[in-house]
Amino acid sequence: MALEIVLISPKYLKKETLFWNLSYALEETSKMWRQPIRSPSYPLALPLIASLIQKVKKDCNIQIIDENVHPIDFSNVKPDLVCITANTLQIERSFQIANEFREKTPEAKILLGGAHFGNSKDYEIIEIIKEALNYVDSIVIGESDNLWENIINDFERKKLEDTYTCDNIPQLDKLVLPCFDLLPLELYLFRNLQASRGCNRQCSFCTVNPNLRLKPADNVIEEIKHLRTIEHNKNIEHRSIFFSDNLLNPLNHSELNKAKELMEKLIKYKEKRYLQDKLTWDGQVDSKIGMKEFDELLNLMARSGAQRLLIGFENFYFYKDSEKISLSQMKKNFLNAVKKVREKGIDVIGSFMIGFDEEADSIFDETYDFINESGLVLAQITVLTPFPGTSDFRRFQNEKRLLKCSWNKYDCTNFVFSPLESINNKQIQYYKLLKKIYDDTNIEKRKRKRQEHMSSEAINLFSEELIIKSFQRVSDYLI
Ligand code: B12
Repeated sequence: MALEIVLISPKYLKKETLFWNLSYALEETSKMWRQPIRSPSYPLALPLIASLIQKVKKDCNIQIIDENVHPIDFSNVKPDLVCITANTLQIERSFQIANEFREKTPEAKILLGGAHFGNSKDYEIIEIIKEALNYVDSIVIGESDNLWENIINDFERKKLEDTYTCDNIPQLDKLVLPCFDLLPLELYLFRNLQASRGCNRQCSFCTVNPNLRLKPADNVIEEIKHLRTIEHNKNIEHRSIFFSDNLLNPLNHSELNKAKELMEKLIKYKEKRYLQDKLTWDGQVDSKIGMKEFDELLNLMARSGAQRLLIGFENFYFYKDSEKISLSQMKKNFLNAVKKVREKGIDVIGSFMIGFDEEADSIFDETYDFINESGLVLAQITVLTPFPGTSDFRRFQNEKRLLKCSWNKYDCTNFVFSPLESINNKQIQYYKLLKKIYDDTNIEKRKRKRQEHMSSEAINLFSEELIIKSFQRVSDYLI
């Protein structure tokens, strides 16, 4: 009998506080496209894992259920193996799902992995693993690409380990095409693709693997073609791509060349109009993108269909010491990065974080002023959140500053740790900042300011409006 495997992404129990849930955008595009659009993007881990499992186990039936677009029908799903992916906001729901499977199909084995467990089995996540092992049979820590042969073997021998850890970082040089055909692609707003994995900046708040690896450019093109072919076969129009991770954050010469090579191949792909694909994409970069050595890369990005780049400015005080430059010089550099990107016809989303120990009281005003001065129409402002597996989590745990609260509070709008100042004061100042930033009059002012660098013709104003209104909805809900 073929092995029945179900891969699950749990629903977010509380979506109202998530900036990137894009609730307004989902509603409006559903109306416009006359079909339901239920989630920003699919959980990429699941089609990838499906493909990795198929490589080591031919005789299996794999089903993907993303609970954010489709409920789980527990009475009809009879799996031998359940694999759940979870970030921290999905972890409580993943425990509920595991309980339900244990009740309805007690013979099924349950595996759990994803961002909640960080990248390595460090001592500070032991409690997190223990908590999860109350509900599931095995936890997978970090990237699973090289682990599936072991996992499936152990499963078949009925000898699953409590934990599996990625000791041998996957190099991503082999082509692995995610099983996009197992996803209801029509229900998602945009397409999440990885052209790289990891990030070598190693910020204290980030869970991303510290080893930056870029996929060979040809493989990225193959993945895009694979996705476009499936969209085409299912009669779904091509949707814009979001490149996850920091491929566009090259720190050395060889990485820069690889990023350029990818852009050149994307340009060729775009010119050939594969299945009429007009290719547009968004991605993430860091503020160094304004440096002269990245000029050519930016040109290539623009030509290859880049619409928007999210720049992680985070917090002026976070960089202050490591960059060893004055605050005013840093702000100048940041402004220069925004200007440079826009001058190539690519818009910028600014991402900011407040709540650092190092920050001065003036951080709220400084962030506000910077966003206005640079005319950042789209700005995401969150509260520092020490996710498990990050060095902030470790530090706050050691300093006994982590608050005892539900994992659902880790939505990046709450203080889940004690700041050095009064928590109430910080939280109120954060809300006040959101209110000012998402105020309509202020947004209009920033749009005018942006025109100093970029004409509005270059901007996809429709999708921008959808994002603005989605962010405003979160801010209204919070305040
Ligand atoms: C793309 C992305 C998004 C997209 C799409 C999200 C989606 N539906 O997947 C958007 C922009 C919508 C988004 C939103 C948010 N995101 Co996001 N996002 C990412 C990003 C950049 C890439 C995720 C991805 O596709 N990875 C590719 C897959 C292949 O990697 P993977 O999931 O890690 O899977 C591998 C392993 O973990 C393992 N694995 C995973 N699951 C399982 C399960 C089993 C059983 C096994 C065995 C193995 C396994 O195997 C896989 C292959 O090796 C990550 C950063 C990152 N690099 O991971 C942040 C990240 C996941 N996001 C994060 C956050 C906080 C959010 C938001 C809450 C932000 C906000 N305040 O709004 C929202 C959530 C709302 C929502 N609706 O999703 C955090 C989560 C941290 C945490 N511990 O919870 C991350 C890790 C970034 C960070 N700051 O550290 N996000």
